[in-house]
Amino acid sequence: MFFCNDALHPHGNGLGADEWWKGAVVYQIYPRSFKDSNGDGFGDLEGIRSKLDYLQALGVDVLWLSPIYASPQDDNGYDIADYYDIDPMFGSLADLDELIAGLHSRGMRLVMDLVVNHTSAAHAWFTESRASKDGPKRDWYIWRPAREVEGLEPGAPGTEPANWGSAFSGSAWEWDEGSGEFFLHLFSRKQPDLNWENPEVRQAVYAFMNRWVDRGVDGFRMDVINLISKTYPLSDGPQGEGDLYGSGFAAVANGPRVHEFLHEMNEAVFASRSAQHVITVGETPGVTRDEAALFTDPARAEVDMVFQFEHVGLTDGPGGKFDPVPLDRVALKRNLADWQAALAPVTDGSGAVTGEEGWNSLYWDNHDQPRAVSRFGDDDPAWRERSAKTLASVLHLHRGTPYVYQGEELGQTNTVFGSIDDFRDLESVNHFHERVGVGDDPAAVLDGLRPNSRDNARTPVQWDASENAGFTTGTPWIDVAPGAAEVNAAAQVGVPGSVFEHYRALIDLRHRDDALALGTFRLLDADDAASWTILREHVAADGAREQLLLVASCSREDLETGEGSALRGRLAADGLDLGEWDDAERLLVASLPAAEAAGSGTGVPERLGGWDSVLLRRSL
Ligand code: TEU
Repeated sequence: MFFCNDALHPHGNGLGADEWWKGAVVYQIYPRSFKDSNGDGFGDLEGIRSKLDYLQALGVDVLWLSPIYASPQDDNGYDIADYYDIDPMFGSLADLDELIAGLHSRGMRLVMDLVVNHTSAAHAWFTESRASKDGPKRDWYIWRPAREVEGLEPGAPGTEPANWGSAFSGSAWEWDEGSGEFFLHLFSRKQPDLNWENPEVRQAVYAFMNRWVDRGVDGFRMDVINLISKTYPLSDGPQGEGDLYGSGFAAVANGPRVHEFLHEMNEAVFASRSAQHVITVGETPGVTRDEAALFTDPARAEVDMVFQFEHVGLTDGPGGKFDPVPLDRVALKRNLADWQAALAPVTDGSGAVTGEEGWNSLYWDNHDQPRAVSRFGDDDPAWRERSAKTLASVLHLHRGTPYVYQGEELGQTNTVFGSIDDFRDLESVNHFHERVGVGDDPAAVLDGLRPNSRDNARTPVQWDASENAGFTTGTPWIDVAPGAAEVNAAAQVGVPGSVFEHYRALIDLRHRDDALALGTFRLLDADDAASWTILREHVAADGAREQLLLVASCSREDLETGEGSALRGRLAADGLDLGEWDDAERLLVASLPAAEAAGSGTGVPERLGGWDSVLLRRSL
């Protein structure tokens, strides 16, 4: 066994104690939608604790919790009012301690969300900052006087310091009547941006990060961390014809000091704990591959990996995410492969990995994205399970750390929105009112929201077929998605052939198989939209060579793979002879229970049914 699931005490797995995270799978929990223990309709820490056996059965090594800190919940906790405390809706510090103990005793770890580009407007720092122009905390946030515009009162629309729109509609600047200046908020007006140029701000952040690590937290997922360094002066950005606001992106993303700040954070919080290795992932919207290579180069000591956004942006239309276009699967395959190439390991002449210059994170979905099976697979009941399993195989066959978002392991789908009243997310609700306010057809605005609203991911986890899917005994804060009677954990855990069991098998394989965890990556036949073929290879210290091959059908059509098939021809043109795999061991087949794959024969079947896939292994 190459990796053991006991990530806290790795024994004999070939990875150093400070590299454990390279063999790990992370599971993301959106606490308000995971499991409610007290019937108030919101998930909580005790609910999470009650499901640790489930998570251990799945085999994941790390839990990442979306924010559970004290918060007015304007953006569901991404607006933090006290970095040192837990919001009562989720429980208490004692509950967190119990959760950490429960995880550690199972060999699992905890990653907390770190939201420090902005605080809540209700944070004491901001209260003090806005109280007066010359108070000691004024400079902790980004304040600017009104722009002088003839005929307009300071503070009136049109006098904002720059033309930027916020991520959640409206201007990115909010007028503060009391102190007579605007403050910057890239997200909601209740999420003022911190001024990272001020060293006191940075030290205050490092101080509470250290407190959490001292408490037993094993890592951080850093919210929009590439926005912390702005490019000054803050001036107008490009504004497209018909756009209500300009874009501040160039001025706020990947600013000149972002690498310096992250390295400083690393020194202040992580460096002294290198033996335990605190795991870090930076959420970095708009990050380029070159920037990602800098963020994740271990020699630079910034973060372990970043979340990039290119593949989830492929369905954005000219008007953005709420103006979606159909998925171009070739672009998706190529994009993920380009990221693999950008963060590829260093290899020697034999193909053995000799060093790392970066690391990928792998995800199909999260709390901000639609459900994987609905967006990248086929959520029609006839294809849902098979495409969810094949998507899982495809993602986990890439090199990097896979993230499983709650419910993804069950094949949960997008939900159905009747009217605007069915949405909860401020992004969706604000967008609707802004567009309808400027005269757009409400039905068309709703159509744009449906596929990509963040609420798709935020419906409760479906535990069983009972009322409210076993999520709560009360009234859930957001409706359970239709289909929960069929798609739920009780119907899948331990049930051969289920989506859950497929995920379990994939995660287990990563823990045991060198090629899956660490092998080099190659995409074959890149330009075929109906299939996905991936080759992984690992050369061990003694020269032993192991290869994994995934061949997946990515449509409802059968995929012919036999002698003379078009696929065989294209793979041969790419240098891969499928015939050489005739004796290869079958590890996983999406249309079969995991335990039956090995007994189903060797090599690629002559034909794969729609959305079916086969994973093979051979030694050379
Ligand atoms: O998201 C930042 C981000 O860039 C998005 O994915 C965001 O949801 C999208 O731009 C909206 O279209 C992070 C969090 O993941 C998100 O939940 C928060 O709302 C946001 O930061 C602000 O903290």
